[in-house]
Amino acid sequence: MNTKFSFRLIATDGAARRGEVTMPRGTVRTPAFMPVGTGGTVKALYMDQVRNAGADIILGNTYHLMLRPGAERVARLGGLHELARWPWPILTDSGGFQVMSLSKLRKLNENGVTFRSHIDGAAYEMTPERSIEIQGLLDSDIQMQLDECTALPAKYSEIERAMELSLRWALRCKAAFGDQPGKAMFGIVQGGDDAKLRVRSAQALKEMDLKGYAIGGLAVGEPQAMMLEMLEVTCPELPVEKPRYLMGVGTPDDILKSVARGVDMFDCVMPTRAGRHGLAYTRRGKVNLRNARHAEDHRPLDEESDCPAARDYSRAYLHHLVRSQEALGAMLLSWNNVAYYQHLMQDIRDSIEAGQFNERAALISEGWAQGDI
Ligand code: PRF
Repeated sequence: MNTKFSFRLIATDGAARRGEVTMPRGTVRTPAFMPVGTGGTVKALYMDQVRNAGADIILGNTYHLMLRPGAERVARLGGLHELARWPWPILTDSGGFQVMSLSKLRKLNENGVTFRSHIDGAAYEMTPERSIEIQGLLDSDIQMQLDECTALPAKYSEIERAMELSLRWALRCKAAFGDQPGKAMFGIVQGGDDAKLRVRSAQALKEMDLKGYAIGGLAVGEPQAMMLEMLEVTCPELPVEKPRYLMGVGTPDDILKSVARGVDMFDCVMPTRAGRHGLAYTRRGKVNLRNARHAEDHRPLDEESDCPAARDYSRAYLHHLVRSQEALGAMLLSWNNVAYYQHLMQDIRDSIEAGQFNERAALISEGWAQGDI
C-alpha cells in the first residue's frame, strides 16, 4: 500500500497533463473531476453509483459538516469515509468560501472569520488552525488552506488585501497541518483578475513547498476569457511536479479549456445541481427534460452510454418524473450527469496520453454544438 501522498506525471500534450495523485486511500487519475459531496452525500446518489461512474475522489465541505453533524461528532463516528461509506480519497474545502457565501453576520479579521450558522444562527469562529483541525477530524485526505476569495468585480486594493491575507493564512495552515505523509494540504492562489497579483500569490505559495496548489477566486462573476487569461498567467508559475486544482469549475467547456492550460483537478456542483433541476448533460449538449417536446419521446438520453440512467429510461419517463417532482427524476438525472462528467474526464485522459488532446477537445465541442435533436 502507498503510505505517502505523491503526484506523478504520466504524459503531457501541450500544456495539458495526464497524471496520478496517489495516497493511502487510493489513486486519483488526472485530469480529475470531483463530484461534490457537501454534507457527506453526493446529493441524490448512492456512493456505489458515484464510484461506478468513475469517480476516484469526492469533495466534502468543512463549513457544512462543522455545523451539522459537527466535526467532533463525525470523528466519534469514525470519520467521514466511514460515516458516508466512501472509503476512497476525500478532498475537503476549508470553509472560508462557504462562510462568505452562505453564513450570516460574518466578520473577518487577521485571525480568521466569525460568523453565524445559516441553519440555526449559532455563533462560530473559523481560524486557519481550526479549519485544519476540523479537516483532520473529518479525516480528509486532501485538505485546503483557509483563504479569502474576492467576488469579482472588485477594487485592486481589496483583491490585494485578500490575497496577502490568504498567503499569511497559508503559512498558518501549513504549520497547523504539520507532517502527515499520507495526506496533503493545498495552498490556494488568489489575486482576482490581476495578473501581477496572481503571479505574486503563486510564487509565494510555491516558496512554501506545499503538496499541491489550488487556483481559487475564479468563476466568481468574471467572463470565461478572463478566467482563462488568469490560468495562463498562473499555471506556468506553479511547480510542474505538483497537482493543480481549479476550485468550483465548471461547465464541460470550462474544463476542456482549463485542461488545455494545465489544470489537473476540478470540482463543481453543476452535474448534481443541474440534475435536481431537470437538466441532463449529454454528448449533444444540455437537455432540459421539463420541456414539453420530451413528453412522448421514446429515446433514452444516450443509448451508447454505459450508465443505466442515460441508456435505459425514455426521455418521456424522465420528463414525467421531473414534471411530477418525483425523487427518482433527480436521482436519475444526477446519475446521468455525474457519469457524463466522468466519461468526459476519461476521454480527456485518454486523448492526452494519445497526444490527441486538441483534436479530441474539438470533436467533443462539435458534439455539443450539434445540439440535442
Ligand atoms: N476558495 C475556496 N473554495 C472555493 C473557491 C475559492 O476561491 C472557489 C472559487 N471558484 C470555489 N470554491 N476555499
